[in-house]
Amino acid sequence: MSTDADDGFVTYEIDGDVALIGLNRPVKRNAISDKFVEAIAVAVARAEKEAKAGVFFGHGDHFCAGLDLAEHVKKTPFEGVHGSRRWHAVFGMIEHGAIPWFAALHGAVVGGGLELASAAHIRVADKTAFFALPEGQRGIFVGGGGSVRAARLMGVARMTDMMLTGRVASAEEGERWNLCQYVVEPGEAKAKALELARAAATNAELSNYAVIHALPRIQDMAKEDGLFVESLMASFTATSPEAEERLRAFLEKRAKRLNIPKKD
Ligand code: 1HE
Repeated sequence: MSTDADDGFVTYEIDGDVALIGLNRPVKRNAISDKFVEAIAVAVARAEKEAKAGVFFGHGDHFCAGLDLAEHVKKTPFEGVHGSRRWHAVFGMIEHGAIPWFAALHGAVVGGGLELASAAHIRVADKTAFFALPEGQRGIFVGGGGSVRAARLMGVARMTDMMLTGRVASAEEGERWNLCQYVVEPGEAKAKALELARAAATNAELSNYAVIHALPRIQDMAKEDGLFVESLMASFTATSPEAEERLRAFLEKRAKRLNIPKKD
């Protein structure tokens, strides 16, 4: 595993085919400032060149306490809207980029931290993780894509509850609400996310690309349009040389079999 310090806001490591990006401002609970979000953009762009999957995790006791409120309090309305649009652009690189992303969550997954986690494709929470959207209490609104991504994950009713009442969800509630797909023991989220990312990195690149680009878009389409786009993607992926080799490997019994769940 090679380690490279970035400009300090993030750490960047390559582990085989997986890039690990660590949010690295633990004294401020990984609160994201303007420079921090740009450091994420640089690291994500690098990962797309060097890895087949990526993992986000937080250094210290928390994943991320969201927007840097100390910086935000000084902003003009123009700086505020421009800042929000930068978050959208950078988190859009994660959601609709070249590789799948896995978020390893622990401690606070709050405000913009939940928005960042929502831009990843898979979220693994350890049992210390908690989810909150305290924007209402701070007199602001979500600005990092939460009204689109987090609302699609948990549903508008739950998000409204979190934002109006300050409700904080545990890791287990988060799993029931679709905010995370896995819950693991304290301290194990990063290892689990890495294991899952390694598995995804062995898939055909084109299939992964179809999953992260086509699935969320199809969800927003009318049913018939979605079915049509699905057929295009199915044909496009299946006719690639890599798909042919993978299909032959299965037929010639060279491919690994599925792990069939054992019955009691
Ligand atoms: C911060 C931030 C921050 C901590 N911006 N400085 N997010 C929030 O409203 C969450 C605010 N944070 C908290 O509620 C708590 O810090 C935690 C529950 C996450 C962690 O508590 P704890 O006891 O471990 O830490 P702490 O003592 O509260 O904070 C340690 C330091 O981090 C302290 O600074 P210090 O100089 O006094 O040591 C805090 O001020 C600082 N800190 N969180 C700036 N967020 C794109 S729009 C997204 C909109 C949002 O994200 S709104 C939600 C913002």
